[in-house]
Parts: sequence; C-alpha cells; structure tokens
Amino acid sequence: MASRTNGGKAKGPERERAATPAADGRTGVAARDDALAPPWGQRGDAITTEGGIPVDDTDNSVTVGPRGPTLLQDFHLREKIMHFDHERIPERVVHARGAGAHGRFVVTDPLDDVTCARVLTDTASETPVFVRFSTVAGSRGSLDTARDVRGFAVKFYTDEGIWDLVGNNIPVFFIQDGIKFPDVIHAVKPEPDREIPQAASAHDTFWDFASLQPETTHMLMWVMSDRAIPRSYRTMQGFGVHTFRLYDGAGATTLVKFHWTPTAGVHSLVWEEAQKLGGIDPDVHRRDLWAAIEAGAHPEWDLSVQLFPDTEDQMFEGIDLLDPTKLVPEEMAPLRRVGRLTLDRNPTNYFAETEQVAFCTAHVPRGIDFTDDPLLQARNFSYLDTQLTRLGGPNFNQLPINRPRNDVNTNERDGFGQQAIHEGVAAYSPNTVGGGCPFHMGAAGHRHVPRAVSGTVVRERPVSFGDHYSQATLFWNSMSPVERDHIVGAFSFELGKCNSPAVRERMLGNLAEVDAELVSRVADALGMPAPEGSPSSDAGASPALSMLPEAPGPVGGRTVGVLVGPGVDGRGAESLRTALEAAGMSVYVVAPKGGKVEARRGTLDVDRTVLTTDSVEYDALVVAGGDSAAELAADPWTAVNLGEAFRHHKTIGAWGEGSGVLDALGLTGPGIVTAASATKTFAKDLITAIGWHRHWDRVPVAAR
Ligand code: HDE
Repeated sequence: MASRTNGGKAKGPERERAATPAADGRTGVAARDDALAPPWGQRGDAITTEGGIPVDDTDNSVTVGPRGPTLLQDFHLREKIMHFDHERIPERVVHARGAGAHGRFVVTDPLDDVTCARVLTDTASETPVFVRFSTVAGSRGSLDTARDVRGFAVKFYTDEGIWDLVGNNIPVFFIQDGIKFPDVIHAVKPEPDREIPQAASAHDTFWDFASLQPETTHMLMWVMSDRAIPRSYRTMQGFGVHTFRLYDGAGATTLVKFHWTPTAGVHSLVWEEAQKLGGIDPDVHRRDLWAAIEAGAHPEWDLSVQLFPDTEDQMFEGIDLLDPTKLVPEEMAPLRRVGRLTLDRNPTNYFAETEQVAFCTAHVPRGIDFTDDPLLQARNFSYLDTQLTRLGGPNFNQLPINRPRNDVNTNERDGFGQQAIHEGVAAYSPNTVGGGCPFHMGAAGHRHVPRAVSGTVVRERPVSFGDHYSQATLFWNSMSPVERDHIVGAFSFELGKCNSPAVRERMLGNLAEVDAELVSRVADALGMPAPEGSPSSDAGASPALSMLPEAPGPVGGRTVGVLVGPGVDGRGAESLRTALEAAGMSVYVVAPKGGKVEARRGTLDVDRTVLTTDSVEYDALVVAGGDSAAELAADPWTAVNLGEAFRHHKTIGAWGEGSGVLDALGLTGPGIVTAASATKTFAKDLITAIGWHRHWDRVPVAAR
C-alpha cells in the first residue's frame, strides 16, 4: 500500500485516544478498509498542490520583498485558500448532529420462510455496515444531550446492494403524512426571527404546532419520557418505525416492523444530569461511542422483526399498520430475532464518512419492499432529493462511504463529481453495440411486489388514522411510577417555557385525552386548571415499553470516578481499577490537583481534577479509603458531586475511611455500596449495583 505520513492519530491526553493499538500499529483507529476509503488523496511524503506539483513552502505567501504586497501568481496560496473557503457542505436539514461507526451484521436466525433477502437469511456471510446516530433538531455543532428523538440509521453493504434502514430510537413518529414534515420541523427548529432556542423543543412554536396537531400526542409521550435523553447511543433501542413488506422467492408477502435491541440494556440520563452534561461535555454521546469501540467494548444490537399477515386492509388486531403514529405491542406480536449488529471500528475521517454518508429509505435489496405508509412514501422521495443540495449533485453514491460493495452497472452518466470513467458507447437499453449489457435481471433482481390498487384520487386522511390518543394512554399506562414522574416533569418544563397561555391551555386539553392524572399533575405544575377529558378506559398496557431493568445488566463501557486525595489507599484504588476494568468499565482517578497524588505507599496517577470533571460524567462515584477521607469530607466539591450523584440515583461506593464521608453527608439507602477495604467482593458488589443503572427507590421524590 502507498505510504502515508499523517494518516495516523496523535496520542492525546484522553484515555480513549490512548486505548488499544490498532491492527495497523497506529493508535486509535483500526485498519481502514481501502475499498471504502481509498488512500489516493494522501500518498507520498512531500506536500504537493492538488495537481501534484511539489511545493517548496506552505508557510509563507509569495510577496514582493518580505514585507511587500502578495502576488496573484502564488497558485499554492490561491488554491489553499480557495479549497479552505469551500470545506463545508450544507449540514443535514434534520439530524445534522451525529456520530457514526463501522461494523458488521450477522444473521443468527434466518428469515428464509418470509423473505429472499440474503442479508436476512444467509448465515454464512457477514454484512459490513456503517451506522450513524443523531439528534434531530439541533445544528451540527449542537449538544448531544438535548431532549430529542435520536436517529438510528444503518447502511448495510449487502452483496445484493445497499440496504438503508433509516430509523429512530422511538417506534412511532410525530406525524402521519410526509406532507406535514416541513411543518413539524419548522416548528421545532429555532424560531426564525432570532434563531433561538438551539436544539430544544421547549418553545412556543413547537408546542403551538403540537397542540394543534393531535396526531403528535403519542410521540410526545415518548419524547417527554427518558427515551429522549439516552445515557449513550449504545443503550438505545432502534426502530424502523414504518411497516415494510417482505417477499420470498415465490412472491408471497409478509408485513414487517424492524427493531434493534441493545445488549447493553436500554438506559437514559435524568433531565438535570442531561442539562449539566450538555455544558460539561456536549460531545458525550460521540465520545462514549468512540471510546467504547476503542476500548474493545463493541456496542451490539440484536435485530428482531415483528411479522404480520399481509392482509388486504393491512391492519393487525385493529391497528392500522400504515399509520406511523401507532406501534404494535410486543405482547400482541412477539419479536423474532434475526441477527446481531456489532460496531467495531471508528471512522478514519469524520467528514468523509459520518458527514458524507447518505442514507435513503428507498435503498432496499431484493426481498424487501414498501407499504403505502404515506410517511414512508414521502421519505422515499426526500432522501434522494436532499443529497442533490447537500452532496452537490447526482453522483453521491460514488463517494467512498456510500459505494455499494457489489458490482454496480447503470446507464447513468456524467454529472457533477463523476468519479467513474465509463467505457463503451452504449449507455442505453436495449442495445446491441454493447452486447446488450447491462442486461435485465428479471425475477433475480429487486421487483416491486405486484399488487392490485384502485381508488379515487383524494387529499384526505383515512378514518383508521383518526384515533390520536389511545396509544398515548397505552404508553402512560405502561410506565412505572418513576417514569411517569419524569414524563410529568418534562411536560411541565417544556410547557413552562412557553409564553403563550393559549398554547399551554390547548396542550393541556390534549393531555386530558391521555390521562387524568397526567393532566392534573402537569396543570398543577403550570399553575393552571386541569381540563376534563375522556381518555380511553381500555387502552391497556404493554410492559415491554417500560425501560426499568428486571435484573442487573452488562456494565461494559460504563464509567466510574474514584475520589482521592493525599494519603489515599493507593493500593486499594489500583486493585479496584483492575477489577472494574476487567468488567469493561473505565475508571478515572479524580483528585484536587493533577499529576500524581501522594498515596499511603508511593503515588497514584491522577486522571482528572475537580476543576475538569463533574459527577455527571460518571455512572458511579467511589470515595477512596485512606487518610485522604478527612480532606475530601471538608471539600465542598465532594459534597456537591456526591449529592448530585445521589440525586441522580447513581451507584455510590466507599471503602475504609471513605465510608465516613458518605455517613457525614447522610448518603444511605439502595445503591450505596461500602466495605472495609477495596476487596474483590467490594468490586463485585459495585458491578452489580452499576448493572441496575439507577436506584430509583432511593428517594421518594422525583429526580428532575
Ligand atoms: Fe428523515 N430525513 N424524514 N425521518 N431522517 C433526513 O435526509 C424526512 C423521518 C431520519 O444519519 C434527511 O440525508 C422526511 C422518519 C434519520 O444521515 C431528509 C420525512 C424517521 C435521518 C429527511 C422524514 C426519520 C434522517 C436529512 C417525512 C424515522 C438521519 C438529511 C416524510 C423512521 C440519517 C438526509 C443520517 C434524515 C427527510 C421522516 C429518520 C431531509 C421528508 C419517520 C435517522 O431527507
């Protein structure tokens, strides 16, 4: 392979960057795939112009005398500045803020009874994937922790062509018809006169729209729940949202919904924590994904499907499968596992891969087809169209990250940014001068399933899309008390930020149709009367919708801060680090000052100081034993941060003298783990406690 001088990553102070050396010996990035990222743009050791002319000096412009005017003949200066001036492309209209990673998908339980798509049936091969997670409303530089839906877009490079499953972390959507998408997005984006607020739905225009468009109500319940403030991209579910259609080799069809289930469990932040974290580490989700992959804690999801008979009315048990504001409870249509997605390689270059990746719902391989869901139909147009502006022309599929891995042979030619040098003269079908190529694949290619469709051309919603509240009630009914507290808190926050009393009043009217307790608690927080509604009394509940774990989950990729000071039991801290790291966690020693801290015996390396970190960056805090405990107890930082971790229901641990710090602060109850010394049992108890994610039964009051 050609030599590269600056393709590697510099070692930085951050642990995630100093992690596992990659296969090619560089730190931080695994060997890149030359098929996807050809190295031709960075070949040779010497600096050249874009035209390959070696350049004498890139630090000084050509001038008349060292202090004189700059000459136009300096082609290197002009090219360098011209290129710089055009380094940015338009950010995505929605989902501008994101993070991506490479990985693979393996079929474990073939779906060959319902589809001929090899990506869902072939257990012998592994499909390369690129996944991009995102927020929706914020701009590219906005914070990761905004209350928002998260995008979960998967590009499968199958050997039958690209499959893009462009989903979200919430199984339903705000609107039923794609024609409403510009409206909902204009409403949630910053208000256009002053362009605020950034990456926030807590403002009048969003709630004005939402209150007038009751089909948003079910989705609003999800967005006001903790689902909209995930702990990590690794701990989110993903959903294809729409109902798709599968077909087998004989043309028999089945309707399907796609689900991603993370093996790390489904976990979120609490709102106060999300707000603080957005300031302390606005890149937290990006960093977390990157660091987990570098550390070898490869994020994983199971792909499952819900299958439904493809009946003429495309309904299932009274639920209109074409309505994207509805889900089908797992209790009614159980998940059937198909395979496992593993993300194991970080991008080499953010722009080339994560920014330029172009997903398109209309990219489906043979065996997968669409339904008439009007939101999906509009998306099939939009994702192709948007790239013309964003990626500058019709050849965006030729960008390395978007290229299929299988052979491509089209009659499309030319256009901006054409990379291919097509041969021959017959860019048309049928032809004889090209030997008839490219020839038709017939039934061996993708085909839209033949279906009889008839009707009157209308511009109207189907009656079966008319129920906007019963599944919102189902969601509320399925929540545990703490999850309900958080939903009430979120509605109270968001509507509390609306200036218009009429908007708040209308929204309360909608919530009254969901649940009487919900509306009375939100109205109470707003200091407004609660309207009466007539919520569905038989909406039922779906326990699968609750996020509360039934048992401690995996702790790989979790973070623990160990609070230390001079005189700390350094050996204890080291042995705790070893045990927690063996379980896949990252341990950070936090001290009043940087460098090394004097330990009881020897010294201990400090990772972060009280000036550079905060409890919100950790899943658990542990107070170290040793003589440092007295000093820690007297430090206001300790009290504030332990109090915060306690309020956020996190695991808190202490050993030896460290336990006295917790006693002095009155921190007792579930999720508080103490021991005389930092033994293996102490580490094991901490791991179990962290596996619960949060200890909701700690305090009776709702954590904000
Ligand atoms: Fe998107 N959406 N969307 N969307 N969407 C885009 O495509 C659009 C919808 C989703 O990481 C854009 O390439 C319309 C539902 C994700 O690159 C754009 C409608 C769902 C991503 C677009 C919808 C999504 C996008 C912006 C209504 C969940 C990020 C740039 C008909 C199932 C993909 C781009 C990535 C991105 C349009 C509705 C998810 C403008 C018109 C429903 C995850 O084309």
